[in-house]
Amino acid sequence: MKYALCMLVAFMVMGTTFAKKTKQPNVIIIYTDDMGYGDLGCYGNPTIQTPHLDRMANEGIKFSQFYVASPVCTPSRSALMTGCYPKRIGLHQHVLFPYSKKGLNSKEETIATLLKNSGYATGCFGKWHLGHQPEFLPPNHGFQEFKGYPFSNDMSRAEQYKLGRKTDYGYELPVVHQTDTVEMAPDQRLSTRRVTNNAVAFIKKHKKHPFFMYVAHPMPHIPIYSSDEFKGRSARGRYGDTIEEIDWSVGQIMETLEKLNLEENTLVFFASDNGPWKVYGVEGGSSGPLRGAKGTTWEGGMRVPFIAWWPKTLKPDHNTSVLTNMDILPTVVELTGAQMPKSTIDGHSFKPVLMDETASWKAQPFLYYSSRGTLEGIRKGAWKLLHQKEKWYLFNIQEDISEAYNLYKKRPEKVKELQQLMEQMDKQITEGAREVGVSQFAAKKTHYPKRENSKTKEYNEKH
Ligand SMILES: [Ca+2]
Repeated sequence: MKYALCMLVAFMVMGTTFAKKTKQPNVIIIYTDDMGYGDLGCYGNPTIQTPHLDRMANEGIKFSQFYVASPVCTPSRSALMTGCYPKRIGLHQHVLFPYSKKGLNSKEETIATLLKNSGYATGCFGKWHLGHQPEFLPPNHGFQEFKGYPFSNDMSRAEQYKLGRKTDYGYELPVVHQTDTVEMAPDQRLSTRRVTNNAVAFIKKHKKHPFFMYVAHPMPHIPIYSSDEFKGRSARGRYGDTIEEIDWSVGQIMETLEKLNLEENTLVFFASDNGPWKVYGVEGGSSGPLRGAKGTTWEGGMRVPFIAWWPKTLKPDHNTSVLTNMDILPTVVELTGAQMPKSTIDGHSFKPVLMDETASWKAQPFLYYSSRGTLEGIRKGAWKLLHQKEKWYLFNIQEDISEAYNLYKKRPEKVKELQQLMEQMDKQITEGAREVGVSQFAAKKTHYPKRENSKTKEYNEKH
């Protein structure tokens, strides 16, 4: 009996080691830009058709209470990549611009750094926006392969002009391969297609090896574009066409995984970096039943679609757990057997939620920081306390998804409890904050010329 038990234990230990060695799952994160909670068929959109994402949601887990750590691009992306509140890593004060000297500190460990150290092939395709100076670009943050835009697709002279804005960055949008600018003013109608082609090629190239891929679509950030094939296809106008092309792209990735028999060993996450840019009217997306939009700490700015797909491992579910994009890093680390970052992070692994073992999982309180990094609220359990424009709000967000009924005056004890907790959590983050990266190159010259000169003009004309 004793012998049998020993053998069983030995077998189990061997089994675990074996599983670790042979079953490092591939991980793909598909991240869209400014897509709203109400923009997908599976999240209730009545006119945009998203069959591939709907399939992903039906076969996988569709989450209804997933938050991003900021309602704008740079801070949200910094939280995804590091598992930290943007304030902890100094990237909380709005987005980076082409003249910015700052970026994600080289000392920070991203998901890509951790997985690369664990033997993964790593690739990033699409929009980065965590610093365009050379030391901040993806190849210096753990990604072995990168091709895409260093910042948002509206940060170009021509696009600013077309949008009727007064900002003149003095040059066009660059396309960067690794850390080199290889093209200026790309045809943005091809943005989604090019990201997709690079993503599919990366999967094929690394089919025999564990890989981590971050597919960061520059769309549907203003100015929105879709290829000619998708033009006029949607009943929701140009914005709908753009989303339907992203859905096609997701389908291409799923099909590639299935053709190569990789789908059962690949975890795919799909999310948006923040809510829709509603100030652009029908050119922007929809928050569905949520109040507010991009740039605000109303639910519409912070709560986004989130789908997890991993055939035969994840049990299909519509899940209401409160999760954040900071939780992705520790979850991926746990699932892949990689090492956690050496510095403090804020996210918590939601592996128990994915694996249907919720008994061992506890929802964490979540802080709402404005697009400029100011503390504005907290979510704890069913409750949300919010302070905006000198006014306090308390919502039972579980029951009142649209933030329509302010219970601030009715529940003073709940208000007090949440005020204390949010201040205490913010204090801890502020005191433990690390330094933002400041480029050593920027001190000498800007990586991209601020004003067009004869050299850049010639470059632009040539490309
Ligand atoms: Ca965004």
